[in-house]
Parts: sequence; structure tokens; C-alpha cells
Amino acid sequence: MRRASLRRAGLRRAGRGRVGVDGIDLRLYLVTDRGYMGTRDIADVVRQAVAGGVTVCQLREKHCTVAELVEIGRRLRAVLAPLGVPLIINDRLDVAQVVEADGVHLGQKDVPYADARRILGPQAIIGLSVETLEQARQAEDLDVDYLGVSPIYPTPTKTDIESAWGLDGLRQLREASRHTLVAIGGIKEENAASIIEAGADGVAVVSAVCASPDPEEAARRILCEVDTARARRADAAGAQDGAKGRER
Ligand code: TZP
Ligand code: MG
Repeated sequence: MRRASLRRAGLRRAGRGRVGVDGIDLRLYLVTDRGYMGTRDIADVVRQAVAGGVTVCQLREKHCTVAELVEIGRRLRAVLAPLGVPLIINDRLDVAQVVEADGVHLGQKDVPYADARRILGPQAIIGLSVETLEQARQAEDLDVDYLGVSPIYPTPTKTDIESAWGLDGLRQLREASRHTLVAIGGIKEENAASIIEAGADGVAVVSAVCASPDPEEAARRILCEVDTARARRADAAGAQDGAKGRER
């Protein structure tokens, strides 16, 4: 599904600093919540957020029927596919299939990863939430496209959580996991850079963009923080490699 969507877009987003496997750009991952959007239409908010630089979008509407998810999913796909921005569906493989989304995001209590991969196929983007190091260790054997590090900080957007990773937990996870890490939970412009510095490859946001009166500007500012921190990290890694080279 993913390749088809990129083909439809007719572009590969060259030069945007892709993150993740197989060309998926996971730097700024928008997760929807209409509860934050007031009377605004979800497709308009998503369109604006993408104009600000959102690189991937997950449809996550906990209070919708399946029929509503399909209807919204189709509309979001029509917005996102021409722009080459992948659409991921939270939890539900059936909705992902019906709307021809690019993939699905799974929690620990959803359909097991192996079944999702078997059903959706090798091209699908499949992400998995991890809440503990133990879950991350189990995910080492899985060919997931990314791990959702959930949550970094406690957040009113999702309250059924037992603990939060914090920056120290994220650093530990970075050491322990081979996967691309997308951090989520309490992330906003002010703390995005510190989360990248602690080892995340990208950040996922709900309220920081969905509740903003200007989703485009909100996304732009967060992406700027992410890119600046990623560039700093790359420079630091380059300097370290250079020092090692001189030692030899
Ligand atoms: N999973 C872990 S935290 C979270 C989800 C869906 C919600 C994050 O919301 P916000 O508003 O970006 O803190
Ligand atoms: Mg779930």
C-alpha cells in the first residue's frame, strides 16, 4: 500500500531527510483527535498540519463507529495520498484495508503484529506501541517499521497508562532497541528537541497540533525543533567518528 501511495504522489520527498525504513519519513507524526478540533473539519486540520510539515498521519478517533472511521479515513486518504503523506489507521486492520490506508498502528492489546503483517502484506507500514523495556525487547524479533514510545510524559489526551518513559527511559530504550523510535505523549514545541536528543527519531503529537488555532504554524515550529535537534545529533556523531578516525 505504501509504495502505491508514493507512486500516486509521483514523488519521493528527496532532500527532506527521511527517517525510518524504506523511505518512510517519521519525523513529525500527527495523530488525530477531533475532540481538540472544535467545529473545524478534520480534513481541513490535517491539510493545514501537512502544509506545516507533518510527515505521516494516523487516524485515531476513539469515539467513532467503524462506519465513521471508514468515512473519515477515505476523506483523509484523498487529502494525503496526492501529497505523498502516509495514512496510518489506529488499531483496526479492517478499516485500514477498506480505505486502502498505508498501514496500521498497533497497541499491545490489538491484533498481534505477525497477523497484521500476514494480512496487510510486506508493503504496509506497521507500528507498535511499547510501554515498557520488556515489550521493546520482545519487539526486537519483529519486523515492525517503528516503535511508538508511549507515553514520554503523562498527558490528558490518553489517561489509561501505567507509567511514562521520561527522557531517561527513552535513552535506555534507544540503547536497547534496533528499531526506529517515534516518541508520543506530552510533546510540544518546547520539549521536542530534548526528546530527539534523548534518542527518538521522530515525535508524534495530538493536542499540540489538533488543538492549535493554527495547525500549520504549530506543525512548522515542532518540525523545526525536530530537524534542528536531528542535525545537532548528526554533527555530534560525525565529530565523534572524526575523532575516532584521528586516534587510529
Ligand atoms: N499514545 C500515547 S500518549 C498518546 C497516545 C495516543 C496521546 C498523546 O497526546 P498529546 O496530546 O500529544 O500529549
Ligand atoms: Mg491501540
